[in-house]
Amino acid sequence: ENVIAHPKFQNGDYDTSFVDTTPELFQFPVRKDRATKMLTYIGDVVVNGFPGIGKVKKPYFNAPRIPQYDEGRTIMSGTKQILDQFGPEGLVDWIHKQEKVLITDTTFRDAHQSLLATRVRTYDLLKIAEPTAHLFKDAFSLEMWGGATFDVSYRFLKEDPWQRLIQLRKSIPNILFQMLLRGSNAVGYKNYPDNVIREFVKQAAESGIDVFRIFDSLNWLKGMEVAIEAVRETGKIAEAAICYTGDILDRTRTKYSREYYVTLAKELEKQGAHILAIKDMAGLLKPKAAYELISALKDEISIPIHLHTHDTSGNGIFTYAKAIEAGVDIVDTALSSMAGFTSQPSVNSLYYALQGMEGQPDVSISDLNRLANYWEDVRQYYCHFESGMKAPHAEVYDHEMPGGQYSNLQQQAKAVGLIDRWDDVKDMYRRVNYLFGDIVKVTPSSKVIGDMALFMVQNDLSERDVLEKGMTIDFPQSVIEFFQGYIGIPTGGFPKTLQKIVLKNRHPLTKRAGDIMEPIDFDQLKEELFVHLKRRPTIYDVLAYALYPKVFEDYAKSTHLYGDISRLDTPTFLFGLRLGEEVQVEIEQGKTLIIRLVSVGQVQKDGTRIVYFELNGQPREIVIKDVS
Ligand code: 3PY
Ligand code: ZN
Repeated sequence: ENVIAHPKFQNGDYDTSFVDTTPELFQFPVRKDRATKMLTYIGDVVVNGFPGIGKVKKPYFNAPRIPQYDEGRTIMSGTKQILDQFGPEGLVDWIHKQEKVLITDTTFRDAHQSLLATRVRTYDLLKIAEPTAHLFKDAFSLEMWGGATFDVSYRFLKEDPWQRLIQLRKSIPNILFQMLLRGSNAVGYKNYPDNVIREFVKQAAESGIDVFRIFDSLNWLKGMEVAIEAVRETGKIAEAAICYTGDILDRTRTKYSREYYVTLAKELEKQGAHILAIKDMAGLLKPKAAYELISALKDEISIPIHLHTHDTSGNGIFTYAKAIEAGVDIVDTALSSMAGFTSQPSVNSLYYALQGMEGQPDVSISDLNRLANYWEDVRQYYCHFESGMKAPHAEVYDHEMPGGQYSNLQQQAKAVGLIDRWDDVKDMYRRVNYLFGDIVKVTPSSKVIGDMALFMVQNDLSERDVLEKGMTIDFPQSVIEFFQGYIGIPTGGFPKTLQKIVLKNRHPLTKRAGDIMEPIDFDQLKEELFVHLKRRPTIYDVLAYALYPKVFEDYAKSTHLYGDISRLDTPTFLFGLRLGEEVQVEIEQGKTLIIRLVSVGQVQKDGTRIVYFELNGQPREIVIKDVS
């Protein structure tokens, strides 16, 4: 309601008492409401802390070094224009013609997923987007979406990942955008009906994704078919992945042999993949194995090969050097300050490692160093989400935990009070893998192993306990669904005895989950969502709700309470304000709120505190429940 629409006003039936009898109409609701919501958010963080950080003193940070570039220079055309002009086949031809190795930068996605529990906000990405378009214009692609970023955006960052994509696309028109898509699990942890996968791909393509890296967490081809087909229909690049686990050099471990991977790759090429990805999610591909595998693949398939690894063991650059020697076309790296350990190898280091060699990538090292400076500064904000890993971690070859899972599982262990037993959790992770028959471990199958490992450590269970007393044990839901076949079938099938123990009287699926699930009725979902959102939902909202109903509901609640907090700077978002500190928040172009924290009141009888602010120079009080 507003003044002009009020019947009294429209009838001309008003005098000055109109203001007094209907004061709610004169509060300029939009503006004031937004400010109140923003103050409520800040007050909440001041009183209760940020989840995962808690109540800590706000650290002092240096302003991030945003690199300068010639702003007048128009952004040169890059790989994005090649795809737009010549289509997937044209782009593939272009890749084949390159003599130097091409670079995919993962700083915007996997690097922070793997180092900082996926917590990097759109705010910090947008600030460096245009400089990246200019200074990293020779990149093949930027992996900047998908994987865990989707869920974490809504769940923890309280922001809309679709807006991230749309806004970044505007700022970076020249480089291909790449996402990680978990096949029939989309960007979730379970199978979805096929129509959800198709619609998700369509919307992602229309909003800016060019390269879809599609994998199945058990290397189950059936789990990738729908996604590959859907991507091909959009005219974008279907990059199908083989997930690498085990060790092809270990001739005693025969399940995941060189032949196994070559067979999979040939199948994916047949299914229509434009590019083959080797997704070495844990960083297990040793240098010699990389050379052998890529040489074998080069003999057997004709599509380009894109290698992804994690540098957990510290051997990543050596692996890439051998892969490049064998003729790999594209490798995944991160900017140095966001590289190494559980993240990707550093592009800055790779550049020098290949000096004087044929494959050395065609990038401007000084520009990349300047981009890395920005990330060095911004990374400080997220220090509470660091895993604490301080040195290369060669035991990854034993536990085989994906880089993207390491810091997340650690957070989970912390949340259930098991952080003191983190070593036990890692060892249990290894043991659960063998208990489950030695499976490919990547989201969501890795989450199943992680959940089971936490469960066993928490309950002091051994493999023997599980096998002998399992009929009386209630296993985690993800483990039950895994053995039911909801995320697919592992190579060689399920271990039968354990499957019976876990499932008890439940029956495993006989078909692919997506095949038997009812298609989602998007219109009905839209109606349902209308109730939560109190506004017309977009297709983006509907898709997010279809993927994560509970997470999306909570997100909708938080936007009611806090409004759009994506424009808040990250230190304030994570740590609130210090007493007397002032920040400016540009809530929209040309509209800035000046917020100062004046004081925080004592806890009152009802458990609340009054937080005193100054908003654009005027005193404001906000009541916050103290739950800290
Ligand atoms: C994800 O699925 O999020 C991954 O990064 C898997 O490696
Ligand atoms: Zn990865």
